[in-house]
Amino acid sequence: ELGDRKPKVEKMFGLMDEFLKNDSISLQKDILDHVEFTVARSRFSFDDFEAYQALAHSVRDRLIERWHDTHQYFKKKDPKRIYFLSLEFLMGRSLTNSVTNLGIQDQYADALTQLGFEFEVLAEQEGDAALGNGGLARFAACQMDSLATLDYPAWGYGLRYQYGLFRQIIVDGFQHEQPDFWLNFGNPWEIERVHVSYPVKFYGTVEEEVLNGKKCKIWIPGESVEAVAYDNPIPGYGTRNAINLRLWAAKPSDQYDMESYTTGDYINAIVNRQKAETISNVLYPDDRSYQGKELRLKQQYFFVSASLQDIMRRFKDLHRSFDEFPEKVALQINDTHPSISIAEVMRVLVDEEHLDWSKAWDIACRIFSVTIHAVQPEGLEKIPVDLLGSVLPRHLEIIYEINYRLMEELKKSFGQDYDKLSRMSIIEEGAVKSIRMANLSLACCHTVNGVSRVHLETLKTRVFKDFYALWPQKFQCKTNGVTQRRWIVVSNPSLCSIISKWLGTEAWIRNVDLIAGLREYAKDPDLHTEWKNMKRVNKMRLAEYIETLTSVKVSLDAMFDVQIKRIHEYKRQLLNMLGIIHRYDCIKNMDESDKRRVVPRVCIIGGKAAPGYEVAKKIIKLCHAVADKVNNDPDVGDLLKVVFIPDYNVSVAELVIPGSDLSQHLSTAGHEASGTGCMKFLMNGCLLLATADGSAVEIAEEIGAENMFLFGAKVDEVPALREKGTTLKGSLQFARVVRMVRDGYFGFKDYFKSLCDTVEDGGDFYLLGYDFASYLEAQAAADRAFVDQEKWTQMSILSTAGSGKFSSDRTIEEYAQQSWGIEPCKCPF
Ligand code: NBX
Repeated sequence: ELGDRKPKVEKMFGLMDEFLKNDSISLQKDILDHVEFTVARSRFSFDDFEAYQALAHSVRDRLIERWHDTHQYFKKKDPKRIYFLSLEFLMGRSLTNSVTNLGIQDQYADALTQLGFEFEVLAEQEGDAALGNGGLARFAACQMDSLATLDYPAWGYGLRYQYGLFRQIIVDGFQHEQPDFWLNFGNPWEIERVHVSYPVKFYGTVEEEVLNGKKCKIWIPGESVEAVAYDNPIPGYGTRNAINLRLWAAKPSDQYDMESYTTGDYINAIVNRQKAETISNVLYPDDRSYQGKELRLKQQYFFVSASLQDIMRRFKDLHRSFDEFPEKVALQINDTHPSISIAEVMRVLVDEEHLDWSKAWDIACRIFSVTIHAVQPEGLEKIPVDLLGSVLPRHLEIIYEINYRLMEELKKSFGQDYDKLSRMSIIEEGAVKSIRMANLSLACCHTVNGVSRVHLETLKTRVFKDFYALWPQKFQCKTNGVTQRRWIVVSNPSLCSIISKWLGTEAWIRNVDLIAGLREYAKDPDLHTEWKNMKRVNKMRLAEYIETLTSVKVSLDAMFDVQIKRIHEYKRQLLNMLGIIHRYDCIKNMDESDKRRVVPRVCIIGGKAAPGYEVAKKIIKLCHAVADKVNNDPDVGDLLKVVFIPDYNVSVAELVIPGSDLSQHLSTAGHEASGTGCMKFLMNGCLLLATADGSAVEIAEEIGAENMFLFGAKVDEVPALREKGTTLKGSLQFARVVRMVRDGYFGFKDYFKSLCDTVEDGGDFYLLGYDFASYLEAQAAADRAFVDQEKWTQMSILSTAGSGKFSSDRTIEEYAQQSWGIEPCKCPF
């Protein structure tokens, strides 16, 4: 608020240069100014970290400039905006990505060299912003990059957790979790907006009152917490547009608890105020199921309420009537986590804006769309009614009203089919009466997106079968994608240069379909030489990293075989381990002449287990136990090494992916909604060993199944195989490797017993035994292909060349056109 004071615009223009300058001298001066005045160090003495901070601030200035221009322009044009609500964003590091997208990397590198620093060294000083668990959250980050690059008028909204995803440390082969206090040394990429804040209310009661002769409900909340905005500019590539990711932090409200103060309980009053901050304290690290915790619900409502107040304020600045709301606003909810926003929009429109219910509902149904990232019905969120009624009493009433009307509508189509009605109901009866957030989303959203074709099919035929029968037009496939800016340009600059050189243009960085042009050169010996050199240099970098972290020396001639992702039974890291044990066992039983024919492998595994997920934690321990045995066995030498990379995160992925030859995606068919890791490997020319699940099916269509190693049961075979249950025997080879673990060949016999039980004794829900033989065949095919390096390199080039479809640019275009109805709004300056 400027009050009476108005800036003298003429004067301002006179004092400032039009834009910040990007020549090397200006950048050097800028960095030194930030050393002196922002970091407050002497320009004659500062270390790498301080240099990084100063550098980051200088980049931030340039981001802010574009971000201001972009928002000024959006305001002037007032296009329909997309608001992307997500409880998680895995942004990773920002420095290299920002200078790349701003197009001033060379200038900065040069400026730093002049000052005696190296850009890459300073970039390593940055920690990861890990405000998310896995695929869902990294996909949100890729989407932000594409939205900015494609000039869409978009905002991201989320929570500014004080603690991101836990740090994984390994002690004696076991995972331990440590807090990730990522803000310890400040965060140069965010802008704190102390003046952009909204009260968010909780608890209390609902009362009836009469307004203009009409009965209405009002919520008398019991607690108020302030949401303060932290803005994170997201620059597009090859455009001046920079959009905003606004994250909310919880602060104590300014409304003092007067009673406590007057009763003299000053200390307790202050302590209680401080408790407000716990709402945005920590990210929930479990990516499996919803636990019905009060804090989690408060986090969801906190960020949803603040975001909607912000969105509505922006709308009301320019518009008088909510009739226009759907023409100006599209709300995308990332999984069902933000779906309480549906009830909140209804509450605001009905209780505060005094719209009729049906009019409000019509508006809500026209603005919301949802993307589901889960496959299993168990993965869908349910909130106990008692909990919701206590934290958000008015929202519970609203959800009941939505459900009542839904049931009335359903009765018209399905009559008295009570089984169906109870399946479709938003309220789940049972021991714990709960709200099904997915059903709430389905009832309201105009579009329900699946993240791959296979996944959408599962949603239509299993998870939401009844809703699909009723509203088939709502169901859409938007196959995931990843941004080639981060996953090629930033993380694999040598590959980036090769692609640009052979295509004769850098245009593929914005229009990735052009990358298909590489197919033409897939057999060119010159390209092969460059390609192999690039891979070798990347492997060298990775080998150094592995040695520093684990003291294991690996041979660059070996095939680098990688599986990095969250640890889950359905992702079957255990299948990988059992395959490694089989390989080890074979090598142990070979004579020297046979050994000469073995393709040496470095098996690299990385990923975090949810802290309470015992089976996943045992799999991590098994990786270490096997690694201990194999890596120290003189009979094996360089033929097999096993490496667990601790604390897997976005920046580790940026290093590992470009340096790998083969990557594994082993989910039991029908369990991985999409998978996005495989797309990053594909772009980087790493061959894929995968089941026909999620996006791998579409990858095979793009590059040809002959250019990857597919194995295992198909999606539609899995249910019947499970039916067979105990009668289904794995191969002898499978029994043998499980027995080795059971018998304590790798130690920890008692500890691994229950892990072995999960795949034997009639269990084996994820069909490891059934798929084992076909897995080993696929592995053997990969070995054979690797021996023929020309063939391998050709397959690798064809992988990169066929990766165009898996850019998040394509995904975002589909969302923009099919779900959101938005147009680009490009800042002309
Ligand atoms: O979303 C993942 C899926 O498992 C992948 O198949 C898919 O590619 C990716 C992007 O669509 N899901 C995921 O990452 N889920 C979570 O992280 C998650 C987090 C919190 C939670 C439930 C799931 N309560």
